[in-house]
Amino acid sequence: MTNSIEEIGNAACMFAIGTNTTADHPVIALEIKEAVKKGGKLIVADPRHIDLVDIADIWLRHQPGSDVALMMGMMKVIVDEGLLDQEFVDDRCENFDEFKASLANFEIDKVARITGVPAEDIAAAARMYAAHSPASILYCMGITQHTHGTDNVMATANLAMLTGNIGKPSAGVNPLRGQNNVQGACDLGALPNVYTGYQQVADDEARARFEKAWGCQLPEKPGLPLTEMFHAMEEGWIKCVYLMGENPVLSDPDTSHIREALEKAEFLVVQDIFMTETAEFADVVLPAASFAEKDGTFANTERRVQRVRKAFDPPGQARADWQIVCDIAHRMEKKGLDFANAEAVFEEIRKVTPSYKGISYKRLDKEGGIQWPCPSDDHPGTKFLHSGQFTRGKGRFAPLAYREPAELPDAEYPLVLTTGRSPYHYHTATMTRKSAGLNTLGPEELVWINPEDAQKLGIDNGEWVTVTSRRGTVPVRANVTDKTQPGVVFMTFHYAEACANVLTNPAIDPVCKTPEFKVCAVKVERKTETPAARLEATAEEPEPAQSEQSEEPEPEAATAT
Ligand SMILES: Nc1nc2c(c(=O)[nH]1)N[C@H]1C(S)=C(S)[C@@H](COP(=O)(O)OP(=O)(O)OC[C@H]3O[C@@H](n4cnc5c(=O)[nH]c(N)nc54)[C@H](O)[C@@H]3O)O[C@H]1N2
Ligand SMILES: Nc1nc2c(c(=O)[nH]1)N[C@H]1C(S)=C(S)[C@@H](COP(=O)(O)OP(=O)(O)OC[C@H]3O[C@@H](n4cnc5c(=O)[nH]c(N)nc54)[C@H](O)[C@@H]3O)O[C@H]1N2
Ligand SMILES: [Mo]
Repeated sequence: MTNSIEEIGNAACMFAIGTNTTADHPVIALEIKEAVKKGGKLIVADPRHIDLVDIADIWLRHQPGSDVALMMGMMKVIVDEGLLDQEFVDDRCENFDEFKASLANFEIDKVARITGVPAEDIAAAARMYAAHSPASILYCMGITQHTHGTDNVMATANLAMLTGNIGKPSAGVNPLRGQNNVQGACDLGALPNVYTGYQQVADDEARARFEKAWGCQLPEKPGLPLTEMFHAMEEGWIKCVYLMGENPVLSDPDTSHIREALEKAEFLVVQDIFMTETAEFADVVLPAASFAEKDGTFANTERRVQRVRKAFDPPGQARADWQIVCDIAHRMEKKGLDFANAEAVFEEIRKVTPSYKGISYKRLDKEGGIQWPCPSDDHPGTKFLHSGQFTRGKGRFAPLAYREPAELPDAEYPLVLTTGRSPYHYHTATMTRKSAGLNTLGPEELVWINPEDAQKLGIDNGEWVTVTSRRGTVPVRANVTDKTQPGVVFMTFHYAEACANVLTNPAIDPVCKTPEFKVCAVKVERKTETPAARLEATAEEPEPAQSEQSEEPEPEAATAT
């Protein structure tokens, strides 16, 4: 996030695009509600009727995958009607003319056709966002998990710069980070192209600094991103895989290929806190301690580094991830990984990471949490970024073009499947499906389908159906609801026995290599016999007192496995 969580509560306008905030970031959703209570405006752009829609001033219910057109359409209205912040654009930005020229392709009627949103709603959203200051953009996976996810993110930056909504409190471009410590993992270089603090692998000076600090030679080229590693395994040139804290057999797109890739790997180590679907493929499983069983730091979505303290001893042979990694390094006779404790690891982080330099366990104990950049011991940390100047100097406008998703509906696969989360489970549910309460709230996968589509297909609410894409078939019950629009169905990816990723398209964004989890083409078919045949069957049933659920066939394992 460019800005801080507590600043959202004072925003005069919020544009929430592709974030189901109440379900997936409930604490941040409280700030949104706070801002609305104080009179702040809320614009929601989401193909589904999510809970935020109920408190929104404007809901843009667009077609999945049409976000570039939607945002460029809004920006064309802002420019055409002179609602931009000309001073901010002139003083702080560059490349505006090229960007403005690219807006010519986004006439509002054309945008209305692409997005399915009435032109007057798009114009109203543009005027509302431009007229209220400070205005804050909040986004999440709804706009990033596309083959044009990078363009979507550029569009949010364009929109914020165009209206001068960056570099000040309660404004900004705010991606809501997903996992608990995904911000911290990225900060510390758990990415293929950077060392800690986003220092580039390909930058000779940065690499030389790390070679000196670690007393070794480092590769000149960035590594492979996750999505490409699986191809490399399939092709046989990645032979050994060490996989920590991830369950790709359920969480990556087109899972039958993921299984093939893992099978092909000659040696697979999985380090997890539970035995997972992925660990079943492993040659060696290393038991790790959970967050509550170890010391360390997490960095949250507002760049705040916070201490995590051990509350319990880990069970059995489980140990902290860092200890396991260091031990393996020792067995390989690598020097320099002999840390006494988590604090010693952090001391090295500070030494090699300018943005973390002023953060220490001592200060964290006293101050609670510190937001990077924090370059020195007396620096208070940074609440919002890009004040006065952007990191790169001038903010660069990005000219954009609309590109369709990689797979569109056709006669054979007439529906768009979009995927996401339920409030009750966490990803592949290795943790949440061990909780009886959460299993009561979210007992099984459901495919959301609009009543119009359900009627055409003869599908009743609660009935078993199959969802099929070019990559596989999944059995699941139908949730017939007008919360999803006609032509669009929705599933989560929480349930191993009905995993949406059997269906999803592995096409990736060419820049950031994120898969298109949010759009693929599917068909939905009734799985059960006709209602008349079912009535007959029940009449012959000797025990009439059976519950509806037990009459239904057991879901088969996904056919693509
Ligand atoms: N309960 C719960 N909370 C979680 C998680 C969890 O698994 N469970 N996971 C965490 C993680 S790692 C992450 S990354 C976040 C994700 O948090 P979110 O991004 O909020 O979650 P999603 O449900 O994937 O997608 C958000 C919304 O995008 C919409 N959407 C689908 N297609 C499109 C589109 O083309 N355009 C737009 N604008 N919107 C679209 C969906 O309808 C959905 O409402 O949640 C975090 N919080
Ligand atoms: N269709 C579809 N697929 C998606 C998405 C989507 O929206 N739609 N979203 C994508 C996103 S944003 C994300 S983040 C991914 C998530 O994908 P994954 O990260 O693969 O999913 P998780 O279920 O969170 O798996 C995390 C694993 O870490 C283990 N674990 C927990 N704590 C620890 C620990 O301290 N140490 C170790 N070693 N292990 C631990 C858990 O038991 C679990 O097995 O899914 C992606 N896949
Ligand atoms: Mo995520």
